[in-house]
Amino acid sequence: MTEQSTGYKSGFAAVVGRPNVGKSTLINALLGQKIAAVSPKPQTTRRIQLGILTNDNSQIIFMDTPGIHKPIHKLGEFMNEAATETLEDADVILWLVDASVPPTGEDKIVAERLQDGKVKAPVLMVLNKVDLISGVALDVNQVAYQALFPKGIPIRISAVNGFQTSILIQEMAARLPEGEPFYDEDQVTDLYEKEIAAELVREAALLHLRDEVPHAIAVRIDEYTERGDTGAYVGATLLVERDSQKGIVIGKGGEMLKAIGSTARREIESMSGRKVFLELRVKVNKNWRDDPFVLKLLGYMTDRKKK
Ligand SMILES: Nc1nc2c(ncn2[C@@H]2O[C@H](COP(=O)(O)OP(=O)(O)OP(=O)(O)O)[C@@H](O)[C@H]2O)c(=O)[nH]1
Ligand SMILES: [Mg+2]
Repeated sequence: MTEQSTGYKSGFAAVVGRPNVGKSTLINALLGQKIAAVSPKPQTTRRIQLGILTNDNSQIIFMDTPGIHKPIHKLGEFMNEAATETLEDADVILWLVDASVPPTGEDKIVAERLQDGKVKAPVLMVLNKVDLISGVALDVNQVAYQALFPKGIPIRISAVNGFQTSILIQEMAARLPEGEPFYDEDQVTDLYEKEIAAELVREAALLHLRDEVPHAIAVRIDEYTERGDTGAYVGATLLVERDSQKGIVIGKGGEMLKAIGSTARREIESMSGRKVFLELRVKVNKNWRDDPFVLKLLGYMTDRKKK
């Protein structure tokens, strides 16, 4: 052992929890920029995305994961598997819960996964959304969450107003191994701009559409071209599962697609820091959520071997 200890910490933090508890919101907030889609609807995140936070003493590589839920199609199964796999790869685990409400059946499923013998990393039980609750009600919910996984180290935060998030970073860094950074200090995620753009289009669809329709959507970027001073041209296709959904996504006189497009364009412009011309199309691809070929094509299903 010739290497000298620098005290620098670096490692992987799995961010897990049931859908909609604020995992992606927290990662965007800690990075100070939006890299991940966020929405008030559950099952927004569909695959693992890294968020890389580098500072003078540590590099924390967050693994944003899909919310663990009861799956009803292959896409859902892959989402759960991907989330569970990160638990084994992590140096520290953030189990996010929504402290403003009592635990649900899905929180119990997550707690069970954490108790799997293969999960070795320390678990911080992150009680998020404390801006929505306080006093005895919060204490009661915290006790209920802790009962699900007593080994979890509790910390109360709010991802939207930043309450205690710097303490959370310290708590994580303290639990990482010493080592060199894995990524360049200016890299914030492992996704390409084009892949983030696809997520932002899907996020806009989640915001504008109701019920199950947005969950039946996948976004494929067909073209992402620089156009010098005029910005970038982005052409994207929204895949839906049925003709009826196509009608809903397009809307009366194309109104809905226009609304999705203008929200997405604004988000892509602020993410990429330049003007964007966004063109959207809608295409039916029957039951793509159960089609392994399409899931692979969209990057939701990987070749990563399971033991
Ligand atoms: N009031 C409040 N709302 C929050 C907080 N954190 C997240 N939210 C909201 O919770 C909703 C879900 O946030 P997401 O970040 O998409 O949740 P997620 O856990 O990544 O969800 P999935 O990707 O579906 O698993 C959004 O409407 C957020 O604005 C918080 O600290 N306080
Ligand atoms: Mg998410």
